[in-house]
Parts: sequence; structure tokens; C-alpha cells
Amino acid sequence: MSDRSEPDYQFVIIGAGVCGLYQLHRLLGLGAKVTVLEMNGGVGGTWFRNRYPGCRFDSESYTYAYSFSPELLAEWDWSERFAAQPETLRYLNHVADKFGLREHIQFDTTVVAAHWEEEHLQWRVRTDDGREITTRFLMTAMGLLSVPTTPRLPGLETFGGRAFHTFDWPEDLDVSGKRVAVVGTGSTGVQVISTIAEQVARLTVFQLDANWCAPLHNGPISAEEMAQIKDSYDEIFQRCFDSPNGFIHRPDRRRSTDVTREERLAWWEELYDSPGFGIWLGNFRDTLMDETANAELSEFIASKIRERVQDPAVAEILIPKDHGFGTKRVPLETGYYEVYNRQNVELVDLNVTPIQQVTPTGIRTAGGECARDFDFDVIVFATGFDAVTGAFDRIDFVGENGVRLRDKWADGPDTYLGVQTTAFPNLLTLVGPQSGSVAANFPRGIEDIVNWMIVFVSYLLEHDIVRVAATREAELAWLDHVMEINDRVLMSKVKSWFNGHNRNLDRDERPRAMIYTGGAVRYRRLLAEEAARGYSSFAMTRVS
Ligand code: NA7
Repeated sequence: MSDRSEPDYQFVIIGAGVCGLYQLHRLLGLGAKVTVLEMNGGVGGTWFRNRYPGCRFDSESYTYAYSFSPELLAEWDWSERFAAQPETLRYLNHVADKFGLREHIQFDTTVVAAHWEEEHLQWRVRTDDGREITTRFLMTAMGLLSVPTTPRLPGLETFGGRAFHTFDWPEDLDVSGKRVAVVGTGSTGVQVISTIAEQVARLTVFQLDANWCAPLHNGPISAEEMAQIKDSYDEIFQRCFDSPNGFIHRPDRRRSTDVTREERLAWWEELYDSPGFGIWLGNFRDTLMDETANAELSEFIASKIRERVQDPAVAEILIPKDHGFGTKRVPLETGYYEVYNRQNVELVDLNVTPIQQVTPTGIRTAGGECARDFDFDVIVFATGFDAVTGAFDRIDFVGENGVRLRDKWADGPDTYLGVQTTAFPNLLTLVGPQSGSVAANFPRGIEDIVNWMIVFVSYLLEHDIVRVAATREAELAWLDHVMEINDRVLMSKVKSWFNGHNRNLDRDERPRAMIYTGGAVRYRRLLAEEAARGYSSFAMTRVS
């Protein structure tokens, strides 16, 4: 317990994932007194925890690297166009070692509470081992998708096999020859299903609403290609910098109606055959905003699903009916649809036959005459996360006048620029709701916000600022802007984690946008304008 008048640290960062590591590196560069509290036993966040078969990113590997160190870029070789989780985790460990970050990180340390102390102008952070640490500024880098959610199914505790969320994939589990259920068909489920289908004895996929998937087109990167990539890093990062999502894919400036139907289809064929998110993020600019354009593109993707799945009835179940292509996160896949042509794979449509209960030997579905009992050795829940605000909710953040963050955000988050929320002075949210940095190719987005943040905190330190708080006026204006921009995209009309939807939580839905959909370029400009105004949207108190 600390009772000194100066806090233990100038900065505490919660989380040693992609964002926390870079923020730590930059704060060390300022000579700041900083520590990182990390709940896991190693660095990497998402890439430390997600170890399920098939886990890999959908960003081109060479755009997922940090761009801040030419030396790091020159010495690291990626083996695949879209690297798998073990390689990404190795990379992040390499970064931690290279820049001497590890000694500043307290591992296996979970933050349970953080209370603002106005009289000392500091945060008092409590960890699960009962320690208390005080800090002037508290920074959150806790991940967007770090709190898994699992359906509360009756009888789950009676199951005799192994049942777990993909986030907790057991290291000792070998699914070969086993009867496996996968519940959920988002990006994670799609990766797991495609990878294990040929190893398991029987795979049963339980699907609620289908997702629109597109081919990943992964492949190895040869030594020559890697050398070329290294020569082009400036160009590659500039391209990402200029794109709204931080990917190498930039929206086509044309509307789909600017060309003939033949030309549209030819372009879509080309995008479908190209690696990565091009079909989603590099498409005609109206496809994610205009319902007619989106419907035509969706029909094109549906025709691909029908071509790839042999049983027409199964293909129809795999074609989404509730939303158009790209209005939810598009899972990228390798042979996903062909999985359903295998004899050992079955697709169960939960909209027709919902799960009634888990039994000691498997899953029982309801549905009148269609009711069935399935026997399993393993049940995998690929059922998603309490996204964006979940990591905040599990910490008891108490701000000025006893305000609890959980209460303030009960109807949805409100922030200014995604970096602060009023009533919580000196709490700086790096990976938080309504930030433009999190709606992007993640390392590109977090470099933006950390680069801005480091200039901001340098200003605070230089000017002896001991208390900083965004004004409510700025927060309300930002909320209006976030919602206004969000309303323009079809994504806002669809239930997904981008809008705070999660069917496995007790709470009411949070109808507010979780992320800023105005794009990284505009977001960066707004951040720069705030800095140019001398941070006038923040009330600041100097040391007395
Ligand atoms: P997602 O994208 O949230 O997908 C979760 C999946 O689980 C989705 O298909 C859900 O169906 C399904 N789900 C959720 N709850 C249930 C219940 N109760 N019963 C059956 N099925 C359910 O999570 P992921 O882990 O796949 O991906 C998260 C992010 O990681 C992704 O966006 C990428 O950025 C990387 P629903 O859609 O709700 O009908």
C-alpha cells in the first residue's frame, strides 16, 4: 500500500498486447516511470490467448508489423502472406526482447479495480493478488476482444467430454478421431472448422445466422518476395496510411453503377480471386452504403457459395438471409465451404432446430419432429466476445465523485475521440470504444493513436499538468459525430459486435456505436486538429 504523496508511477498501462507494447516502448523513450500490468503469463494479448487450430490474421503479414523501427523491419521475415498465430506470437516476443520491454511488465497480474483519488490526483490500481499501485496516468490497452462469451446452455455442467471457448483452447487437446461440435460461425469458427474438419471423426457445426465469407488466398512468402517487401516497406505503409482502414486495400473510388454489369462482375471475380480483404474493403465505394449495390454484390457471393457447396439445401443454409455482404466482419477462409462436401461434416441450422440442452454425452436440439440427440467428445464454443467495453466492465473503475464506469456506460459508451471519458480524469483509453484507431488493421491504428498520445503526454509532462479531463461538451459532440457517421453505413443496421450486440449477455443491448467508422484518415486529421488547438477540449490542472 502506497501512502507517499507522489504516486508509484507516472504511467501504468493495462495490457501487454500489440498496443500496450508499443505504448510502453514510446513511454520508455520519454524516460517515463512506467509499468505494464498484464493478466497473461506472456506478451501478445490476443495472440497469446487465441491458440485454437487455424488461428491466423486476415491482414497481410507485412502490414501487421510495427512500422516504427527500420531495423526491426529489416531483420524480421514473414513466412506466409497471412501468418498463423505462433508466428505472430514469436514476432511480438521478439519485439519485447529487442526493445527491452519485458522487465517493465508485471505478468500474471490482473487488474480488478482502479479508483481515482482526487486529493492525490492519482489512480489507485488494485490487482488480483491484493496489491495496490498508484499512478498519475492510467492507460488502457486491454484489447477489443479479450472477454469471451459462452451461451448459458442448460446441462452444460453435466457434459462428460471437454467443452470450452476457443479463447481457452486446451494445449493438450488432440481432436484427431474425435466427435466434435463447433457452435458459432464467425471468423473464429470458420478458421477452426476449416482446419479440423479433416482431422476429426465427425464434425457438427451449429450455426445461428450465416456469415458471408470470402477466400483468404494464403501462401508462402519466398525469400525473394520477402526481400522485395522489405524494399517496398515505405510504399506499403504509405498505402495503408492513406486507406480508411489501414489495409493495403483501398475502396474503389467508382460507384458500382459507374460501370456496366459485365464490368462489375469481372471486377468482383478478380477481387474474389485476390488475397485478403479486397472484396470487402477494396470494392466499389457504394457497396457498403447503398442497399441496392450491396444486394447485387451479396448475390454474387451467394452464387460462389452455391458453386462451392454440392448440396443445394446446405448451400442455402450457408447463405446469410439477415444481412448483406460486408455489413458484419467478413471471415476470410481457406476451403471453408468445401468442408460441407465432406462425409464427416454436418451443418445444423439453429434457427430451425435450436439447442435445447447439453446432455452428459452431447447436445440435444429442439424442433418438434427434427429434435435430435448428438453425441460428442468435444464441444467448442466459437461464440465471440463481450467486445470493446467488456474488458472495461470487468474492472471496477471509479472516477470523480464515486462515478462508476460501468454505470456511466450502462446504455452504451461515451468518449471524446475514444481517448477519454468524462468523470475519469487521467484515464487514457488507447484501445477503447469510439476510437478510430481500433476500426483498422490493428497495428496501423494503434500506431496512430500511440503516436498521438505520446505527443499529448509529452505536452502534459512539459507543462506540469497533473490532471487532464475531456470536457463534457467535447464528449457530447464526439458522440453525435460518431453516431451520425455510423448511420451512413449499412453496418449500423445489422446486429453485430460493432454495435454492441451480444446474445450471450444479460444486459440490454448497447445501441451506441462501439467503434468510429469515419475511417483512419479522418480520425488522424481530427486528432491532429485537437493537438493544433492546444488540446482545448481538455480541462487541465497544473501542479500547484
Ligand atoms: P463473432 O464474430 O462474434 O462470432 C460469434 C459466432 O458465434 C457467430 O456466428 C454467432 O452467431 C455465434 N453465436 C453467438 N452466440 C451464440 C449462441 N448462443 N448460440 C449459437 N451461436 C452463437 O466472434 P469470433 O470469435 O468469430 O470473431 C471475433 C472477431 O475476431 C472477429 O470479428 C475478428 O475481428 C477476429 P450470430 O452471428 O450471433 O447469429
